[in-house]
Amino acid sequence: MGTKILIIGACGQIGSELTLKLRGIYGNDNVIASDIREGNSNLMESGPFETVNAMDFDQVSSVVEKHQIDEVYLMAALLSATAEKNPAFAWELNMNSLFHVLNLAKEGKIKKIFWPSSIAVFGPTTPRFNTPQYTVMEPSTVYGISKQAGERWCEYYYNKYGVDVRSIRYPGLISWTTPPGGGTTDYAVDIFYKAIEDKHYNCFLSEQSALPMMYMDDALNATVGIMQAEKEDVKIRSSYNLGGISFTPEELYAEITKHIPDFTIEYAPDFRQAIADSWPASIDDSAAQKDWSWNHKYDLEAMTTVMLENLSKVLQ
Ligand code: AKB
Repeated sequence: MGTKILIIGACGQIGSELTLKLRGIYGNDNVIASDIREGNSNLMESGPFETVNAMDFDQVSSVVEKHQIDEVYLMAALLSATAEKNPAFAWELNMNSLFHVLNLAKEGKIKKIFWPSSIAVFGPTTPRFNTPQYTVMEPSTVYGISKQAGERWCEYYYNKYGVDVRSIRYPGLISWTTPPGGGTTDYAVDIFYKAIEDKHYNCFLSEQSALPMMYMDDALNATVGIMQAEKEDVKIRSSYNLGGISFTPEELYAEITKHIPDFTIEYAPDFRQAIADSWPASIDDSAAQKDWSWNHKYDLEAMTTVMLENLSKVLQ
């Protein structure tokens, strides 16, 4: 019958592409997409879908039981910018959903969990460049606090109850199929839409705000990579640093103008600037490279080319 997988939050930026990738690997019928709302037609038509509120233990539990789920990918979360506007709800969603799946695994109803953490676990007192795996972590956002607490709980459930939970700290993710929602790194996706549609972009971060970023294909490979790694190779049970590309809005703008020379940009930083300023500029992911052979493929040039090529077709 093969491994049965449940993706919670399957209709978001990562979930929608992850679902299709996992369906390609494990078979369409073995990968159950679930979300509180329906997603794009590729996702809805390629395999089973269940409406699930990630905060409702009974709903999560009954879908796990109904489909005899082995592995859960918990992708539902409120991201950094949205979470600042609704801290109580962000805490409730980000933490309760994690406890639900950790507890189901503790009861033996799930064999393996993927839970995404983020560069948001770091804060203003963290070394900004080539941020180490183990370092000072004093996040200043609600989202970062929830991810850091989540990491501690993952490690606790692994040590105490043997729950096989695996996690990576995603940087900003760049993709062209499903737009991101509510993050600080979203500018690096918005800019491509505006470059193609309006030839002008008002950037909500300043030109010098360097942040760690990654093209979606690399992020999906990392996600599948850590989940398929041998159990004993996954040595860190809080969450692994994940590097990728590091660039400023100015550098991304310059790269896009190689393709669209009349593209213009203005900088009007808003409340998201303070969040970006508290995060690392680049990440040391040597632990992931060593433990489960992680390596990214896309640099700034390759990512920009593939984004413009694909989005130009979609927006035609
Ligand atoms: C955000 O900007 O909130 C996310 C993240 C870095 O986790 N993209």
